[in-house]
Amino acid sequence: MSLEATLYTDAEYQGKQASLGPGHHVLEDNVDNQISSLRVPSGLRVTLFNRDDFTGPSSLFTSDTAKLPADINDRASSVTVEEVGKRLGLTRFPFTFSLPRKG
Ligand SMILES: [Ca+2]
Repeated sequence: MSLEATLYTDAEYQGKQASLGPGHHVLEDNVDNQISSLRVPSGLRVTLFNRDDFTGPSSLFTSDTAKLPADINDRASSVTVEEVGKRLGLTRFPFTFSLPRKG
């Protein structure tokens, strides 16, 4: 199964598009500071960063977004795509078993 998020340079999933799988992505000049909408399939979470080194103001998206908020619209320069399940898989829940006391 390969999940990919799709970024669009225009609102409503229009314009140039780029599909990105899990990983860290620096946006090239042709889409840098242009992203205006994105599709995020279930199971992925996408973080858009204002700067091209995964720093600066950022916004997290976990579902399709037809129009980015003004603070990140046309400003994203790098993108992190994460698999939600994979991330959760790294967590080890500490199970503890205890037997009921008897008499
Ligand atoms: Ca745009």
